[in-house]
Amino acid sequence: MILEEIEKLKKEIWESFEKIESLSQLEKFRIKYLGKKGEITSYLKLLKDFPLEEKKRLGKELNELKSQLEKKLKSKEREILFKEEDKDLGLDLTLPGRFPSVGTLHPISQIIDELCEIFSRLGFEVVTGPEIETEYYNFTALNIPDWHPARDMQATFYLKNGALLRTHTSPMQIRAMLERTPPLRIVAPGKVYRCDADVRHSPMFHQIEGLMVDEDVSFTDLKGILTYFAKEIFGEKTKVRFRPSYFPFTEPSVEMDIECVICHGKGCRVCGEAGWVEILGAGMVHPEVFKAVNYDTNIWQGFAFGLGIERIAMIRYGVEDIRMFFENHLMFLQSFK
Ligand code: FA5
Repeated sequence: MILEEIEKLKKEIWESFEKIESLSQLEKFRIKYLGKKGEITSYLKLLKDFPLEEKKRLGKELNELKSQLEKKLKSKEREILFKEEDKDLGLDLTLPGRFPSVGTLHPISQIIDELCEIFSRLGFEVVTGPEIETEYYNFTALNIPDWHPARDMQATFYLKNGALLRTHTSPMQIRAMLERTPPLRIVAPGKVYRCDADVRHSPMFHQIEGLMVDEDVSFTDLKGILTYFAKEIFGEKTKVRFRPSYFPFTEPSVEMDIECVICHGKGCRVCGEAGWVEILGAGMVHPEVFKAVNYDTNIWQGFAFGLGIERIAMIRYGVEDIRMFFENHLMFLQSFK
């Protein structure tokens, strides 16, 4: 009989517990069931006249209910207090927080990292050097004497003391060879400067220089390595072509074009309707350059290349105007996340 009553009481308690929404309702509930004259308390008092066994069993049941209820009431009270605080502050504390927007590497830096990673895999060491150069490293040691017309093609910015902003990363060939003994393989990424400005030419741009010197390096190695790099960067199906060219510091010299990945050779704005985009100059190291660093040309051979990083980024991402990379428009930069 009493057991049934307790069961009924439990049901009633949990049903009305669910309906509690305010602190005053909570207080009323506590008094009704747990207060001095509350229902659970009264039942507990009644038990003293019961036989021992029953007293134990029912006492346990009621005490468990009591402590369970006390715990639940505490957390309910906290919940109500939080909600009321939110209302007071006019805030919704359940809204997700505001996160600071996280930046990303500039697309040019991303390409540089990728290139360094590809060439590192092929055993090339990554080196860097100064952007302010002497004429000697930038031109003379590269077989471009001061009367040579190739100096005009790379018109640059001179400082008052006669130093200049390097026009290409090729001076790093000289610096690397002087600092090391052959055999060697280096790549040197960095900024270069020229008096040059249109949609595909920027006065400041980035190149990466490559140089491999060994006893048995041939033009085949040059073609193999550069074709491998192009396929790694632009995909396995990428077509490349080598055109004869001229650089005073390589002989023979070539320029490498890749088929435009936007129009696949048909011609579009990114490739200037040519279907192909020139991305680098290269060739076998000229004996005069080896002479400038005291390398014995009877033993050592080598190839070098210099590629334009913005060109790679333009084809890779279909960017038509090189200036986009340097105008710092957040919308543009965020698309490279
Ligand atoms: C050179 O600068 C040579 N030093 C490359 C070289 C290195 C040849 C080693 C042989 C051996 P060139 O001037 O062609 O070559 O420039 C190389 C690449 O830089 C070009 O193919 C092009 O992709 C890029 N480039 C040149 N001028 C600009 C410019 N103003 N803006 C953006 N990219 C440019």
